[in-house]
Amino acid sequence: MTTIKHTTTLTQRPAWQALEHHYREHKDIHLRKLFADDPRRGERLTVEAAGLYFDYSKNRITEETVRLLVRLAEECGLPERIEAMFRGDKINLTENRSVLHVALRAPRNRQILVDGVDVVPQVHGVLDRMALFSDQIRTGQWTGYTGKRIRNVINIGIGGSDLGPAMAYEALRHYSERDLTFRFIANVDGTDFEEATRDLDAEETLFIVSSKTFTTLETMTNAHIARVWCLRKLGHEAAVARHFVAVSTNAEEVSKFGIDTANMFGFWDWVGGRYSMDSAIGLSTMIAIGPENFRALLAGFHAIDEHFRTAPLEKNLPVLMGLLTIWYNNFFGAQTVAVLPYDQYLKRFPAYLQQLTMESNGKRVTFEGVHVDYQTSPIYWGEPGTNGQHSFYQLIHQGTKLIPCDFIGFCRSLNPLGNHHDILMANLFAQSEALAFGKPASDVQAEGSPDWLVPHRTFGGNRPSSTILAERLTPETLGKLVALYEHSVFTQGVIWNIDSFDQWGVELGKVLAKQIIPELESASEPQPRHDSSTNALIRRYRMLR
Ligand code: G6Q
Repeated sequence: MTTIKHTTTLTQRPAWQALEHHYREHKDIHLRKLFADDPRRGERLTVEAAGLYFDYSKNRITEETVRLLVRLAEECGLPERIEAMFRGDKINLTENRSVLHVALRAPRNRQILVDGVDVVPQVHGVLDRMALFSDQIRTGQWTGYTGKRIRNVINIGIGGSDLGPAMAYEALRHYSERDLTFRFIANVDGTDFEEATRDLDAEETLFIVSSKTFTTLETMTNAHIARVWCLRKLGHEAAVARHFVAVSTNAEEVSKFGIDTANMFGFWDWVGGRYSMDSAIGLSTMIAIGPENFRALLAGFHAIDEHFRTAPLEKNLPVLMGLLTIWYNNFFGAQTVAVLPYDQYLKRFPAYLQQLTMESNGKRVTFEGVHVDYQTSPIYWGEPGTNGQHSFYQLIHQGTKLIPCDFIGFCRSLNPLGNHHDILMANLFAQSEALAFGKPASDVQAEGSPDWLVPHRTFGGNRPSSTILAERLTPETLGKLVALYEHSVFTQGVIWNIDSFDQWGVELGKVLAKQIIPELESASEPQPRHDSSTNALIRRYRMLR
């Protein structure tokens, strides 16, 4: 059991105070100067880990900044906290749980104990069953109730039971079985269900009901309607066993729903929803890309886990990413981070990261329940390049806000087409260059721009970014990328002394919705008992529904 001793508040730590002083001294230094003073900066301020190249030279830092940030991480006990996580300590204190997504990708010969029990054999047991099932679907050996081959796989889940699988399917579509159709239903909005199923034949459709608790309102509502949809065509209850499988930790509820627990793939309470895409929650991913590719994905995760656990902090890629976020968030007052993947397959990656980062670190009290006197998670957002360039990049280049950017690119395209890829990557490199160095007024004047237009056409530069460059988007690379952000989030949470693994903030709305549902459905028009705004909205809705 880890006890977290934070007798000193973060802002009183010597390293924090040194960073504040350092910030005041250095905040106005321009990247132009930093690069001019050190011609090798762009090669020196880089780290390579498990084949990922991380260039952080275009950040508003010096070596002293990194030294102080690393000192802060040490003062906050980051190395010990990393060890505690990997050891299976119950570091999710408010839920009294271990946090062991790293066990999901541990090789068979590893041992990781939770309450004295080695969980690695259990993990591999489930992976083996998933592989068997995936192969049966992919080869057509598993048929629907009427004997037809399964051609459509629909994952029903929400939050952590949706975003990971949906992102991974898009990201790895290149590797997917193209004869199968994959869809994802999350929202408790009939539209999501209707549009996902309208052109599908129930005889050829498999539903994966993914829910850790198997009680989530949205998921269960969708799962029940899926059953109705399926039985309307197939007629017999017995069809459920051929068309529904479950991914859950709750065998009792799964069985109550009518899914044979032989067709249930389990995981454990030490896997947080937003950290679960590499557990059985990834069943749709495995069916799409095949067991071998899924294992490569896990190997990618594991490679970064090992790096995170063993590399010195100053050369530790996720640690550096996390610390840079602290630097801008807590010292420069930056409120957001833009994640800009230059790869169409990663179009859902920013949405996935939004949950990972903001549900993890969107907290306002420390482990001890004390209100923080510093900022916690920034807002993460982004879109794939180059699309974003033609919309919001204007603000990043010339707006009044400081927005640190993560650029992500690959040296080889999965779809080489003419010179598309060179154009794409030229844009990535050009954006980070333009952000860092800008275009001074003197250059604009020298081009003969009329004086009145000069301020409009001037780029101040000094806008920070990091670039992650990998060879190719493979299952393994995707695993590495996700693990990178998982551990960066962990690093930030340790510095802020918050529980990155609970999510109490999502509870209140759920409770209130349950109270309101009968008020909307009631025929007798009871007087809603809320505030005047909520009452008026409910009355109007009832009138017009
Ligand atoms: C993630 C959260 C949350 C969760 C969903 C779905 O970390 O806990 O997004 O994944 O609420 O929960 P179930 O899997 O239990 O349906």
